[in-house]
Amino acid sequence: MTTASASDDVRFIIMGAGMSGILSAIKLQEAGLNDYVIYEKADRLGGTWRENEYPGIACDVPSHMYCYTFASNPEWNYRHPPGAEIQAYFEDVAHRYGVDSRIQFRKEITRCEFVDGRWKIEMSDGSTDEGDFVIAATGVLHHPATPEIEGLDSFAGACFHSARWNHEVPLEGKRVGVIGTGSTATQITGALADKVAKLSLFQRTPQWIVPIENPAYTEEEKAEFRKNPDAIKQIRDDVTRTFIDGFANILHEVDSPGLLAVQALCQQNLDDNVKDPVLREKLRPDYRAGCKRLVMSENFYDAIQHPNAELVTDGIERIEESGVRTVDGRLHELDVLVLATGFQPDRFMRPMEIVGREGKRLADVWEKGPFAYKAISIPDVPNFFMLNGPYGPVGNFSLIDVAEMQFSYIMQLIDQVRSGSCKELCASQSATERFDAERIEAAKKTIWASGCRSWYLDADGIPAAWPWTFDRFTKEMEKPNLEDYDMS
Ligand code: N01
Repeated sequence: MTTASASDDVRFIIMGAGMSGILSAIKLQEAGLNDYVIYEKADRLGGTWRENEYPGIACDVPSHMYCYTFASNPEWNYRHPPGAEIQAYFEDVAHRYGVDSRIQFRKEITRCEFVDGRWKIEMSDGSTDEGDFVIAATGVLHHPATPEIEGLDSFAGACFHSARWNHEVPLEGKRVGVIGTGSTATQITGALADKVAKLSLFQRTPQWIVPIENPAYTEEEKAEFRKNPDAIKQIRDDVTRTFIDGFANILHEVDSPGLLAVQALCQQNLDDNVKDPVLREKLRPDYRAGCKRLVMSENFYDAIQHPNAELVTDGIERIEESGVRTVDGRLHELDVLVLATGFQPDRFMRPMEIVGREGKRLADVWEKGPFAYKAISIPDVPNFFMLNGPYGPVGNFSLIDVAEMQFSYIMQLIDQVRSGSCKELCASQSATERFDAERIEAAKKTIWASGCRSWYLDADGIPAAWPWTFDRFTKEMEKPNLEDYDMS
């Protein structure tokens, strides 16, 4: 990647110690760029996997694919890793690569301003710092979305968002309500239906479910992985190919044979596994599979048919002291209410105040919604690069692979400064506008725009995800087109 350079005395500020912040630190170190700091507002690393600790949390991307390409892990216990194992993996990698000691915890960046060619950083505790480059690794699904439902505050029991799980609250023998039917709610349902007195799942919109299996790796298999890293690589290569062909390359074209096959698979999963015809029809979406982010589950249909579980499809009228009142007048009495209602995916670094060249405030630039050239760079915000920025999600693919490719692209931009070709660079306004116009046209043709509500859609209803194939993403991340950058 990086070779000899004219200037290595550059300082990097990394925002966030989640998956992509840790990745950035490791890659900078690898390039001999050791003057960096990671600021993390929480008191632990891990990002999403630190924040989401709800029962049943796991990753639907298989374990041997859901890790850095340079740090495979023979110790995964399951084909799909539980959240706690992923958290332990990131802690272990950060420690092994010596980047954990470079994280400053409980440091919330509130303001970044580009002044005289450098980024000046302010934190909520009053401390300050300066750097030449900022890497924004603040995550996508990070700001919980609280539903606007009348009476939410009046509920007398415990109520919390799925990403703020309250472990003090006992669940055994309790009546638990879950609002939402996304990936999170389906995993919670799978984990809790047989453990609580009653589980009421409040469904506004049904989901297509891709069936998966999640067997444990045996001790023999793990011993083989330890001995023979090629065995892990083989699994990773196979799974990656399946993901690319089976998901990532098919979502941009509504009637692709791959998408029709996914539709058939989901329909069959529903028809084969839900016995009661009334329940089955309540669970049947009226939109195309893949329109919302696909839910993958090994146990959701079993769980929702458990005698303790009830699927509530009447809309929520309001929340009262003792539970949820639905529009049919029924009161669903509850002890605990979980809001599995998703996230505000358009927040990114906000509410930080980011001020680029000549006092340009990101809050104004992004007034109508976030954008970034190729998800990475924003005009007039030089030497500031985003990982998993706007349109970052690429077709249900592992965000780790996406971030690795993005970082390697970013390093090539940084190299322009290190080699003395320029002092500062960011995407040009014209290239960003051109990219965005093409992106919007392509996004309108994707399955995400085929008629459903989802977190992929921006305020104008345009899917804010990479609208082309995964292969195109890989190609575009190989090498920046420097003509699209303002370099000065
Ligand atoms: O959130 P969501 P999530 N009244 O936005 C409902 C990743 N992830 O946390 O469909 C009633 O998908 C809303 O209803 P509707 C993955 O990328 C991955 O589940 O809008 N209901 C919906 O059902 C995923 O896509 C894993 O009608 C309300 C739900 O809440 C993303 O995170 C695991 C409501 C929100 O679903 C987000 O998933 C978990 C209201 N007022 C998450 N407001 C892996 O396995 C919202 N809803 C990798």
